[in-house]
Amino acid sequence: MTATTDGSTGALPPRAASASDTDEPLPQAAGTVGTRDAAEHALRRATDFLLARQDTQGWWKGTLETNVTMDAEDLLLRQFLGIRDEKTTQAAALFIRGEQRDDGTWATFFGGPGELSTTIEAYVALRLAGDLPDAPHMAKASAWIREQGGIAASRVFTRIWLALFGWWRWEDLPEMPPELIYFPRWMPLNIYDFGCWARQTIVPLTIVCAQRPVRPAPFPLDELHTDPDHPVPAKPLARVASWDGVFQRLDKALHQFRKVAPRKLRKAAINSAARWIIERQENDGCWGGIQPPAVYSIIALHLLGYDLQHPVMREGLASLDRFAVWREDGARMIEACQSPVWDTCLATIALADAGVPADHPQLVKAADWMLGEQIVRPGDWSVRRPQLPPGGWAFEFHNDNYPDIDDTAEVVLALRRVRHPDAERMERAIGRGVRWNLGMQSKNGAWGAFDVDNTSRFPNRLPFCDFGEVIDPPSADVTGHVVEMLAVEGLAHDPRTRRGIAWLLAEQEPDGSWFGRWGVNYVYGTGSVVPALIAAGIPGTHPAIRRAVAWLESVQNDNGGWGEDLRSYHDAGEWSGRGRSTASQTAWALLALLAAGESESKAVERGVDFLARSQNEDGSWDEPHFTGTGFPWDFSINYHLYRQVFPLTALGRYVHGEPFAEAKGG
Ligand code: R04
Repeated sequence: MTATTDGSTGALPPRAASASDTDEPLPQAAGTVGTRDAAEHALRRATDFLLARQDTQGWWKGTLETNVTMDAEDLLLRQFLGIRDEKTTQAAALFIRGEQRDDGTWATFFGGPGELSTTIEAYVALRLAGDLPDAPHMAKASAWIREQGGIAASRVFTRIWLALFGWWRWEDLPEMPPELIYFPRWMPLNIYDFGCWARQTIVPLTIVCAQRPVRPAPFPLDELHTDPDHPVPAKPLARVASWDGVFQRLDKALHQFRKVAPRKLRKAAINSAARWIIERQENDGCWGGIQPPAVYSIIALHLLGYDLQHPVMREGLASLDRFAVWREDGARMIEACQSPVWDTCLATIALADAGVPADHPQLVKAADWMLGEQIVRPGDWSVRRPQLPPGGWAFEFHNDNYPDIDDTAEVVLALRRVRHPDAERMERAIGRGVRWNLGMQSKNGAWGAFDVDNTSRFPNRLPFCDFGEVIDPPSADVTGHVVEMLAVEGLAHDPRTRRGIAWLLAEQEPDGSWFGRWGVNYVYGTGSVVPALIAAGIPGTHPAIRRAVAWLESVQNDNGGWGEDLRSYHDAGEWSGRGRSTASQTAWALLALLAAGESESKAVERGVDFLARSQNEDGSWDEPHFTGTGFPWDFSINYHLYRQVFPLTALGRYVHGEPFAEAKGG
């Protein structure tokens, strides 16, 4: 996992060339061993591998690897609060140094290009750890940073972190006023128009940006500015009649507003924002199960006078420590988020597909644990669906305020694969989950991840929001999962399911694929949608399915696998469906092909052979490439269990056939 770049993805030949991945060192398929035997052998090893990794409480959880901004910001937070210790610092620095690429930069995913904001944050973190500016690895980084325009060219979050220590001027950051908390639900840019992750990040940041705190800088940072006096390069204003022009002028107006904002109003707004934050702290002390909101909430409350011994703060800080993964080499890596519910439902499905009996004690234990995780109280989603009873599942251990539609669909699908002694309890839980997902359908007939109709185009226009996705519109991958679940629940012909199906059919790309919002990328989307459409009774001969099959076959690599580079989010024309073969992406392609009735095809045989050949002795697969998506392009995830659960599901369905085959079509 020491993911320095090997330049492998960049070395792929252009689309026009015929060769793709034949250079990957893989043992050749033994001529005498048939694909089916190889698949069965691989299946047994992979099953044992996964069964051996279940926690005694019933869950699975793979490491969720992202990028070093998590680790850098963790150190900066500790510096800001005055609690940074040498042990943590050196362990984090060990991890950060190990992630640096040969060109001195840091990327946001394996094999990706150097990224300016990430490189700046990593550099500052290493300075905190004592690395000197003229050390070769540091000098290389700072030279590259200057070449790219320096701090002035970095994202807003990075400049906020730097402003906290006087390395950047608060005046030279976009405004985000705390009065936002007062915007009623119908007003553009009210907090519920932001995706839940952006909402949870922005509310505390409005407090921080209103206070504009500056702590003493532990060292100067002139080497990261292109000009030693670091003035901001004056950005020409866009035309008044353009959205950019409008929002730039809105930001100017907000800078003026800051000077005249009634002090009482501002104080009340800050207090309301603080109350909003505290109400949303989870039982384990975190916020939303993700690291960034926790970090910003702790800073905001600290600025309002909460001392570190206050229970809210003590538990918040303790929760941050639980995001840390300590590696054997002493390095400490921060997880952006933890994936126990997601990993457990996917593992349960995979083991069932692999032929593990439905009443196997480990599956029953997993079901038990999932049943205990169902969320039975309202959350932020209730703002748009006040009448809807709760019943969803969240992705993480602790995130009761933000269950998501994707996890709920997959947990229901997983529970259906288990024969649990308390059948009534199962039915009640499944019923609540199905009803919650149905209630969370957006008006276009599809499903987003966390909210209904979270489609406003304004949040993305704010100069403040220059990083990642800040809204949560319906996506094909989530909609596919929900449609599959509804079909399995016998609701294939329900009008609500039919609207989901119609949306999916309309969203198919001209080349026959579907976009992947939460997984990389068109291979993930297609791997989610095709099995869903088939489960809902669309025949394998339907033109949409045929086009998807043709597309998958057209992007299969020479080594039999499938892979898709993250660059597909930037340049779909060049990269859609293209990249080094990986275990998880090969499995997604196979899931679609198998569902489409292609189990006897050459493409499937070659894909299965690839999985069998690339498996390690112990039943695992290696997967340095990131195949998960947090925000398309800006924030990528390597889910360490994806390489196990998806190949297991694909091999299982190849060997044993499709699940629920008899119920297809509702
Ligand atoms: C795979 C489908 C399940 N579900 C998506 C869950 C993804 C879990 O991982 C993350 C989710 C995150 N959200 N927001 C952030 C984030 C990170 C994850 C986030 C990241 C950076 C910043 C602010 C927020 F790893 Br800054 C929702 C549908």
